[in-house]
Amino acid sequence: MSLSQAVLNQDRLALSRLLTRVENDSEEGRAALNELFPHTGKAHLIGVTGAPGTGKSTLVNQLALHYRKAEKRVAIVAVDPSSPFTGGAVLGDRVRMRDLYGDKGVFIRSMASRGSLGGLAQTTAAVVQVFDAAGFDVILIETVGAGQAEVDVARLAHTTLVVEAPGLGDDIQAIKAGILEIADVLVINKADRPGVENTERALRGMLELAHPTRRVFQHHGQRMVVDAPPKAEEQQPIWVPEIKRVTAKDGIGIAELGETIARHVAFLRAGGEWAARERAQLQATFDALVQEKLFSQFLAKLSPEGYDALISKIVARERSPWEALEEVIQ
Ligand SMILES: Nc1nc2c(ncn2[C@@H]2O[C@H](COP(=O)(O)OP(=O)(O)OP(=O)(O)O)[C@@H](O)[C@H]2O)c(=O)[nH]1
Ligand SMILES: [Mg+2]
Repeated sequence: MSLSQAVLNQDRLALSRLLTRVENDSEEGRAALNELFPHTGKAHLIGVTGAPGTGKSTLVNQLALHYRKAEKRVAIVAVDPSSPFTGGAVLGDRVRMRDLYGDKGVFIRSMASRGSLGGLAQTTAAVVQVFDAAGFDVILIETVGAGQAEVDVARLAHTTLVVEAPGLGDDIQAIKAGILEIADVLVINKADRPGVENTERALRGMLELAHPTRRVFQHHGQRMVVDAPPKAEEQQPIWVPEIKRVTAKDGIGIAELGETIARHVAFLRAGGEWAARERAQLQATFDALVQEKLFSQFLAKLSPEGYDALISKIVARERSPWEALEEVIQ
């Protein structure tokens, strides 16, 4: 039996092996992705991002438990974890977490950071496709929200949770990185800590400053396909990010957060944005592949010396980058 067939049959060892091949972008991995692709497009992808230590992993574990209660199969992808996902300290409530780890309906994968930034998002997209094909209903993707790479990864998700916690400084780091733009739900974790009110006030202030009408077109990616701007009467309702307080370590507020996420899914489906987002995401994947392929073909033709010589001409101001392009194309 092929590896992808075994994955479709929910063989965990095969799944684990295939994920490694996909992460390494091996020939076998790509072939398996081709076979699996027709089986994708069913899972709900939830991105969980935020500054280090805000409690993302704890929250992800709680959400996994939440969805397991509804008998959904849950995959967890921890992208470039700053602390190992299976480490004891990460798991606030060890007893309950042990339930999660012995559970056949849960699969946890930690991914190390890949070379290029675009590569990280692409690799994550491929890993997520494997889980999707393998029949996981919910895929939780944890990233440390710091820069563009995390924003790109978050764009894969249907629903993005941005996690904040009181006492991390009132400047709210994640928002500096433009992460507010991609938040569907702002989660204030560690609501048991002092300073929650301040954090919530700061977040509300930021939200009011943002222009919610822009989200219809810009949400989750500048490449969102919009044929024509909708007429006023056809305009879609806008999702205004909700702010939710939770205490992930004690599982407080998780059910309510689950309801908010369900409302977001209903919103995406009703307004056609689920499909639009999927299209934008697959387009981004395809575009990235085309760019990668064409660029490597171009490099193969030019020889490393020829390429270096061209760059040197640009540096010496003998050619502008645009002239160099014309020269190379001809
Ligand atoms: N007081 C309090 N502490 C919490 C809560 N949730 C998580 N923590 C603690 O916060 C610390 C960080 O939690 P993690 O879940 O590892 O946070 P993280 O955002 O995944 O961290 P990185 O992946 O390293 O960025 C741990 O010591 C948790 O026990 C909470 O609701 N209240
Ligand atoms: Mg973590």
